[in-house]
Amino acid sequence: MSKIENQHLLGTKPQISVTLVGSMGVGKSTLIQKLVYDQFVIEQKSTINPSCSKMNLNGMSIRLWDTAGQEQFRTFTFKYISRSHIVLIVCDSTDLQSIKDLNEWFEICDENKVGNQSRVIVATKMDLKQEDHLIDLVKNIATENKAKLIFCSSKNGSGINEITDLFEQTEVIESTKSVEYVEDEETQNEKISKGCCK
Ligand SMILES: Nc1nc2c(ncn2[C@@H]2O[C@H](COP(=O)(O)OP(=O)(O)OP(=O)(O)O)[C@@H](O)[C@H]2O)c(=O)[nH]1
Ligand SMILES: [Mg+2]
Repeated sequence: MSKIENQHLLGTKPQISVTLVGSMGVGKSTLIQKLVYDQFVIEQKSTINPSCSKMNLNGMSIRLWDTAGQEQFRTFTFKYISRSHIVLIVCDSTDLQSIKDLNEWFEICDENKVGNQSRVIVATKMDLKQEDHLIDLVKNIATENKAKLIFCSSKNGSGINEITDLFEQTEVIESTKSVEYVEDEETQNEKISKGCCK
C-alpha cells in the first residue's frame, strides 16, 4: 500500500489534489510557482510533461498538478483531471482565444469526471490592461457552467488568497472526500521519476 493510501486510511493529514488545466501560455505554471514559492517567474518554459508540486496550508497537504496547454502534450492531462478534488480551469483574462477555450475545457472535464469535483475558472494576468468585453465573457462562461470564478495575478498577487481559501474550504466539504485518489503503479513511477510527490 502506498504512503498516500495509508494517510487516507489513517486520516493523519487532510490531503487534496488539484489539477490546473487551460490553454497554452495562460499562466498555469506561473500560478503554481506563486502559490508554492510566492514568486513570479517571467521566463517560464512551456510545460510538456505534467508535474506535481506540494504545498502545505494550515495542516493540509495540497498536491498541485501542472499540465500542458499545448494540444500535442495533453495525453496525461485527462488522467489527472479524473483524480482531482478540484480542477482549476485557467484562462488569460487578456486573451480572447483562451477564454473561448474554457468551454472546451469544461467538456474535457465532463468526460473525465469521477466523483464530486469542484471546477473553478481562474482568470490570470489581472495586472495587465483589461478589456471589459473579455471580463464579461469570462463571467458569462462561469455563469453558464455554474462555476466559481476567481480573477488573479501571479505578478501582483491579487486573488491568490481566494485560491488558497478555496483549497481550505474544500477540506470541510464532505462530498469531496468521496473522490478516490488511489494511485496506480504507473502514476507512482511517473512521480518517482520526477522526484516529487512521493
Ligand atoms: N503579467 C503577467 N504575466 C503572467 C501572469 N501569469 C503568467 N504570466 C506570464 O505568461 C507567460 C506564460 O506563463 P506559463 O505559466 O508558462 O503558462 P502555462 O499556462 O503554464 O503555459 P503551458 O505550459 O504552455 O501550458 C509567462 O511569460 C508568464 O510570466 C500574470 O499573472 N501576469
Ligand atoms: Mg506550463
